[in-house]
Amino acid sequence: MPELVNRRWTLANRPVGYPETRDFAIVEAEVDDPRHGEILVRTLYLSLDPYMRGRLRDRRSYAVPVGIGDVIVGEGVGRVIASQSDDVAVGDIVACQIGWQEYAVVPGHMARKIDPSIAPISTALGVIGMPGLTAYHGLLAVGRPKPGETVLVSAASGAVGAVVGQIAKMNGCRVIGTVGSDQKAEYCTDELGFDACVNYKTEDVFARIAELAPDGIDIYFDNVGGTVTDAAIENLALRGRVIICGQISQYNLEEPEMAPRNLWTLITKQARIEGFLVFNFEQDHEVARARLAAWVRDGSLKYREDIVDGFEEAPRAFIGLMNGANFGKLLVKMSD
Ligand code: NAP
Ligand code: FER
Repeated sequence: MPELVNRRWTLANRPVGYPETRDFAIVEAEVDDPRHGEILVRTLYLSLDPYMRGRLRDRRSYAVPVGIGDVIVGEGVGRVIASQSDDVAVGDIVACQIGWQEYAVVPGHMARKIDPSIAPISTALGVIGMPGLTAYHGLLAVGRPKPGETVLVSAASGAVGAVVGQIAKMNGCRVIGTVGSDQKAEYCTDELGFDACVNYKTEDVFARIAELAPDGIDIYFDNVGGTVTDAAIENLALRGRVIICGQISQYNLEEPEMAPRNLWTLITKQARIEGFLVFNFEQDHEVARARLAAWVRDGSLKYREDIVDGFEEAPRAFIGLMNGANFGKLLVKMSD
């Protein structure tokens, strides 16, 4: 499709500390024709996720870092506009690793078909996508909640946190959230049915957790790290579990904080601390997606999306994700 022009956000500089808009650059390129087994996708929604900050670092992890001049990585939902794949047809809606660009050529087998009759297609990137699966597996398989237990979740109004809290409620738990604004706290209690929510920016988070959970926290689902996590560990119940899902408070620091120093509590409370990656649960994704979708359809799982209009806004929106400017799953809407 050489007549089509592709706009792509590339990495101009490796961010130092919090990313800035000058770390990203738009470049234009011709759109390639798909070859055997490949499809050409027009991006409709781009997902912005905290893990992308790690990919901008020059550090090998489960994936190679984005190089200077490379397209920024990211999952998206798009429409197939040309296909050389037997599995995917023109007109299909798919979710795939699309990158921050308007068009992408991807192998057909790497694209997951989305049924638009199940839920809005954007949910394939949020509540029924990677963040929803993270909440589902992290809470149920790692945390193993029991009725009557108290669950604390940080970044509670976000893509992962909101699903964690609601699934914990479905399992008969008492749920406390921590968030960065009163509006987010009200959303968690009034709309999502959390029992309480603490604004860690304006309240004494140690004192409030102790007050709200006098018998301790049975499960702390950690999305943030830092002070909130210190406070959660300090308030663990006997045989408490700390699930390390994310540490967003650390992602933009050049010198990560060396806390927690209060691991003494793990001895006295005979508690566990365990990290996990959503990708390790791939064998259970299909069942999990079906359950998440059913809950969304019957109204028992609510979700909120923060949809930013326009491809040009992607870096600004991503920077906002790192300081709590988003309210709900952050997406960029690229075209209709
Ligand atoms: P999100 O919660 O929708 O958005 C990020 C939120 O983090 C912000 O809105 C902000 O909310 C909070 N935040 C930002 N900086 C913070 C700081 N310094 N201290 C405390 N909170 C801060 O993002 P998400 O997609 O659901 O991801 C949540 C976490 O899960 C991230 O840490 C992510 O890396 C992790 N994750 C892990 C896996 C895995 O496989 N382990 C998979 C997906 C996501 P407030 O306004 O409330 O502060
Ligand atoms: C995330 C944070 C970290 C995430 C993955 C990681 C999929 C993994 C990091 C690593 O392996 O270095 O939000 O989401």
